[in-house]
Amino acid sequence: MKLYEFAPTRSIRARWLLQELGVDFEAVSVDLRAGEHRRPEFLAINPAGKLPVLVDGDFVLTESVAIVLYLAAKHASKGLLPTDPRQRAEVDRWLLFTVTELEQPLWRIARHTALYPEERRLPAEVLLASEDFRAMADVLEKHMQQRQFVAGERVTVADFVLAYTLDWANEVKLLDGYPQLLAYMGRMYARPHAAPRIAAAFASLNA
Ligand SMILES: N[C@@H](CCC(=O)N[C@@H](CS)C(=O)NCC(=O)O)C(=O)O
Repeated sequence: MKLYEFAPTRSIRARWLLQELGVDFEAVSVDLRAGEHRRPEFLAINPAGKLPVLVDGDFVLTESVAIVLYLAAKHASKGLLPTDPRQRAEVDRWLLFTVTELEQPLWRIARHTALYPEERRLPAEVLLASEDFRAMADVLEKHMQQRQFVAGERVTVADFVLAYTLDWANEVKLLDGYPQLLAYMGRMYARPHAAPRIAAAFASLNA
């Protein structure tokens, strides 16, 4: 298996699953800073020019959540993806909550603080996105009271996606005032096969 990644990005989700499942894989770094994701060789693999991409034999898969779901389903005996319909629905619920309600405001903030050309960035959009994030983080903070994992009683694929996303929020100082979420993220990253935190991944680029 091959993982096209760039250290501090959503590719952490895919790497974390591969590590957690103990799958051997070849890591191929695609340097976003150098624009390697816009080169024809990479666009032939993912026409969207985005990371991560997983290649398993002749199967090419993009979208970090699709990748982690595929890996969890392929290694079903590890129990990261329940088969009971209601338990599975809970996992899907929190995966979707994570990428639509939490990640989207974080992405808007990233675009309007760093990714769009400076003259097109809208400070008001950063404020709105921060409010949107907090409103949904309030919901999650309550949900996590007395819970170890986001869905059900044991770790699932949803936890890895969520913990990475909370680390992202923490990087932009949006987790202050959420003790349950901070504690949960800390527990997840203390797992023996955890992926690097975003800050460590950024630091590794400059090492
Ligand atoms: N929904 C996609 C988003 C992928 C994505 O936007 N990846 C970023 C890095 S986190 C990227 O490759 N950006 C390069 C670009 O947009 O030009 C996923 O979850 O895989």
